[in-house]
Amino acid sequence: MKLSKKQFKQDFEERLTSKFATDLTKAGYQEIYDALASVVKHYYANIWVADNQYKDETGKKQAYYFSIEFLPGKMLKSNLLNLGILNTVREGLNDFGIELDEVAKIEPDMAIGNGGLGRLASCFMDSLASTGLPGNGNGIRYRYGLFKQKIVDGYQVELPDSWLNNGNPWEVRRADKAVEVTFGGEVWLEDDGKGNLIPHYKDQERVLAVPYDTPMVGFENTTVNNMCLWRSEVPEELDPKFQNLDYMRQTSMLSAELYPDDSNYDGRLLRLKQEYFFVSAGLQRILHHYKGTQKKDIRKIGDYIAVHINDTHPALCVPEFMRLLVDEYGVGWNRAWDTTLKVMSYTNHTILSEALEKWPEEMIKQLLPRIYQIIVEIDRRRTAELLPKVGATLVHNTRIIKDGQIHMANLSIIGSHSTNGVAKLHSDLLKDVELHDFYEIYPERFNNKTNGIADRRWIQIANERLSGIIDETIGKSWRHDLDELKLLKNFNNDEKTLEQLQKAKFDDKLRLAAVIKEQKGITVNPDAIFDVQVKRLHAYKRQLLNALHILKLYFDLKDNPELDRIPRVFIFGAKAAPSYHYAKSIIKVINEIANMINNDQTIKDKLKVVFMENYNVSLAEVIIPAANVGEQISLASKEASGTSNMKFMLNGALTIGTLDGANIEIFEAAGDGNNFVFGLTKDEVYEYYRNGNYNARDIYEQNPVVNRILNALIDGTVPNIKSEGREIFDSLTVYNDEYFVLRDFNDYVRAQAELEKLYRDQKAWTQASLMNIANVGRFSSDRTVREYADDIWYIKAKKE
Ligand code: Z16
Repeated sequence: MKLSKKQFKQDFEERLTSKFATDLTKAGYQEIYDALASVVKHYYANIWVADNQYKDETGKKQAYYFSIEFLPGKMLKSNLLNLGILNTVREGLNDFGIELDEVAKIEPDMAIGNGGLGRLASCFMDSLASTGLPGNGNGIRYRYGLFKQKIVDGYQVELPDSWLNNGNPWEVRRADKAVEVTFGGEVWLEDDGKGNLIPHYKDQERVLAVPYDTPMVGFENTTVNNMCLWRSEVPEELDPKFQNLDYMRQTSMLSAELYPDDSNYDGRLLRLKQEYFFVSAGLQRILHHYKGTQKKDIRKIGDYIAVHINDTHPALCVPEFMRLLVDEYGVGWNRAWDTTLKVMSYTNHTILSEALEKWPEEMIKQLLPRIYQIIVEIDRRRTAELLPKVGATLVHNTRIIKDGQIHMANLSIIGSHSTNGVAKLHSDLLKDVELHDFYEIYPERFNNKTNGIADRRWIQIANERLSGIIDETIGKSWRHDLDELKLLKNFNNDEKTLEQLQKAKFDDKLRLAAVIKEQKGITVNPDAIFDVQVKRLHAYKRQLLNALHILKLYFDLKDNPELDRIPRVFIFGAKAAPSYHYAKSIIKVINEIANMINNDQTIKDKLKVVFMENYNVSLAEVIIPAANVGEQISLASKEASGTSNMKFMLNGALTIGTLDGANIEIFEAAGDGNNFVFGLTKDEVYEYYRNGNYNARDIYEQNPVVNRILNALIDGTVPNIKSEGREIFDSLTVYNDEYFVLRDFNDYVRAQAELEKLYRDQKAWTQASLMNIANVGRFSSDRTVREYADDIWYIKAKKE
């Protein structure tokens, strides 16, 4: 949009006064932030209204991304950037003596997601709008987002994230669009005399679902999509039976809290309620919209909407859509089923068995009696149809209802036309191994969509310094098309460019060093290699491997204080699920290793270990630009994709990583010698599984380096740990090291040494860094959402 500085300053001052009856001399940051957000909202409101009108008038097909998590982070700068007014506003505020970045700090992170899956959903929201694609979000407006993490005596402590306390300027409550979602009670079918079976209900628990819309503003275009988040409330007119406090408590509890588990199935009734709640509310709103305002023939709805099931949490989309079509809109079963297949699509995000959702049949039957009937009917018809075609074994292996459980992945695959994985390796594993039986039956449904990241947030906002240098070097076209970064390759031997890249990295490291000093009181040397591992804490991600290597470096220095080593700062950021005991033990151990090393005067600044508290999107925006090295060291086959790996690449860090998830595609794109690869391959891992011949104890006993490091965990060398050290020691030496940490240790040490060697040659290092940046184009989520649009959703971008 066009906006002069003068106009902005006038709008801002007026708003500050009208909203808070104050002026610039007295206003605090909260007031300044609220006034600014309100002005910004005013700027996009017209674009939003116009785009909604355009969508309704053209009746173009739209996609709806159903996700139980979103992780947008802060919105202020993203909205300013996308509106094209970031600099105007910054300068305007400067005239008033206000620093935009200080104002931006006031905004709490919108953290209604756990990690990769939620952040991916938000990258998609930004990319859909920015590529002009009509794609919207549908989720839950949790009153409390992901817990805040504090480290106390080395342990993780969880505090509530009450992000809405000061209001949320971006959301719009739409009370008139509220719908009801019902649970429990009894259902029976009665013939209506015309051969139709009509469901009748008794004693149902009713919950009001109120939508809150948050606009997703496209980058310098006229698209504004919607992220709809549902809040549960008590309906106004209640049956006397339900007019009690317990009912009210339960109803409002529904949208109270985000479950803090990443890649882990918890199995609680409230979680199942949440899943049905946002699925039912979302589908009802979509159908109302198309039937009511759009006057579409409901039997043709498949031409107008696509619904995406993000992991299995929204899998109830399948039976709920059937219920709405058949029971509420009078569509015949077969027609409804064809429509459901056409509308639905599903993404699988993990092959970890502990993440697979399987709900007890009895639980679904009690909580969602009509949905249960529909699932049984889907399963019955499919079994009857397929038995003669593919035989009993395949049908049995792929049934929705098995062993008294409802298998949500099976439901999602069977009830949709597309199942995709999130990186090449992962999609291949789905076809060849994990979902092979499904692949045999429905080969045409399987496809890959390698993840991507919203490059606007992860470089234009997070790394203005680097962005500016790229502008100076190759112009600004990369800001609209990340593939244009390949122009940087022409400067791979240009001393000035390389020098500037180094300078930008150094400045970003200074910025992080200041944050580290503030948060942890630790002074770090900006000339050291900044080596970063930031992600959820999980055994398969192997933060432990990193920690063991740090101990190795420490012992090397203890043995030989004069050792010629490039100083290193190891930086961690990781939240553990509150109920994940082992992950919490690893946090404790890393913190005690950090204390030991950081307080050892003989080590000086050759080695520092920093565990940053409360890793979240905002912290990532400071940490990742400052990284020289990104750690992506999961056991091959376990990390479906990873997405921080792409953020590191974009910011010029070199990756040390395994051949897992999207790392493989990153190594390939960046070119040989520009990253550090180590570890078992997926085939080698599977070979161990087949033969069952891995013996971690042998490594402990035979490798003196490993022996000394592991002993340090139990013999008091690492102070202030007890049971945690023993627990980890046992997981490796007694329980045979489920994730092959010891098996990959030596090769990891080798790769780390190569890394250090390359770093000594600053020119060669910076060239490798440049090659990573230059080849990052295909990891833009703009590319990813276009692939979803073309191959899965069949939606078209708006022409500007
Ligand atoms: C999650 O964050 C992921 C998978 C999953 O089943 C559940 C959650 Cl909450 C992650 C994957 O672990 C990660 O590899 C991937 O990059 C990310 O989803 C986005 O696809």
